[in-house]
Amino acid sequence: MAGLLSITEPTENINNSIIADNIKSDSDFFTNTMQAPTAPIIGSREQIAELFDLPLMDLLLQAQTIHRQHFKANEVQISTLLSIKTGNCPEDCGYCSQSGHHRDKTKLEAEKRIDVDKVIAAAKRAKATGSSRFCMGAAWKHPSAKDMPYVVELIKEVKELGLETCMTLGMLNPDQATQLADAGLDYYNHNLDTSRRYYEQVVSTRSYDDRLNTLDNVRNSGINVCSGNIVGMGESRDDRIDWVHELLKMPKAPESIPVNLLVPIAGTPIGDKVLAEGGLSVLEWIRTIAVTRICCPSSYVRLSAGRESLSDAEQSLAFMAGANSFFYGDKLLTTGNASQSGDDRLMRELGLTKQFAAPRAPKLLPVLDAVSGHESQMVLAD
Ligand code: SAM
Ligand code: DTB
Ligand code: SF4
Repeated sequence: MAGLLSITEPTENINNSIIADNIKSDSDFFTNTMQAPTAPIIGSREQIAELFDLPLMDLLLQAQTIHRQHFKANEVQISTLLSIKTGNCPEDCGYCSQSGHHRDKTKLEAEKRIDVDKVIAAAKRAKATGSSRFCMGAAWKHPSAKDMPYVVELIKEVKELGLETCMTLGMLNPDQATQLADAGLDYYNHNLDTSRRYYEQVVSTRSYDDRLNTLDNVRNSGINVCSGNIVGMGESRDDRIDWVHELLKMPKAPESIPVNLLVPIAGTPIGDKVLAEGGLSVLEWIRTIAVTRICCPSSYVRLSAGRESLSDAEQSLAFMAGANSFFYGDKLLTTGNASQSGDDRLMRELGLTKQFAAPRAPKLLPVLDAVSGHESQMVLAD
């Protein structure tokens, strides 16, 4: 049973077979420091569905309690996003401003790859404002061979600044994932977006299995996996349950899970439908965050798209639900974000503090050239 403070019996889980007695007593609610990690408590689809059905306050209390067992309370990780190649994407994602398939209606102006020095200048600004991670996104189906040296250079130069790096470039084959890992990339973002069933309504130019293959390639390369969803695209609660279940079926849950609230873009098929018919209740997005937190207790749960339209109170509930990461800065990729001054004020009012960066160092192995006798270093994946 998934009810509040009711989980005492070990149960079977897909990611982790041993399930602990993870909520010890009521006094744990008030603990303000990180506890020893405990195993996830949820594994089956039925358990996920039961969580979604809980009274909201019970769900929030359970999510915040579990959050405090795995993370330092009141601490948030902050990232800044930059679009390094905008628009004219060959994919037809029904929500996306950047798809070339919708460009006649969205009128989004496409841009070529941004020069390395401009990206580095943006990363320096992000660091100066207190971001610990710099995320670079490109509107590609996948990076081409000639794009690889460019993205490798970006990773190395951004890491030199002491920032964590994240990229989202579309599909990756195993060799490309290894190249990014060797350069020291910390996170790769690649969202499943929704359930396998609803995915067919969202995009036709690639399959759910294409997405899962790239996620496997990223996982095997040693890069941290960032994979999330979009809620409010017209999907049902069953689809949101199935999306959470997909995360639990992975060999290891993603380290970072963005829970995007659809930004309805006029001119996209899904955006137009939502603008005409009305969007999902924000409380259902908050529920999705809380269930994600409970099911993936050691993952960062990220507030992503959709914050610009939310009140302070709605965002506070999202933090209560266990979100502990968000995007800073006035722009996401092509759409607006909550203002930085507003975020700073909200953090002060809520007593939230920023987490420091901890970039993943590429593993270096000293190698001796047998002929010349020169020593050099070889980069190893994790
Ligand atoms: N092209 C790459 C890909 O699709 O993986 C990376 C960029 S893509 C814009 C990154 C993610 O942003 C998408 O997977 C989707 O989850 C999210 N996203 C895009 N447009 C959005 C919108 N209008 N509202 C909410 N999330 C959106
Ligand atoms: C993610 O899940 N959300 C971010 C990040 N990964 C790349 C992107 C949000 C994009 C919102 C729409 C836009 O700005 O174009
Ligand atoms: Fe392209 Fe990514 Fe937008 Fe889909 S979500 S159209 S892949 S940029």
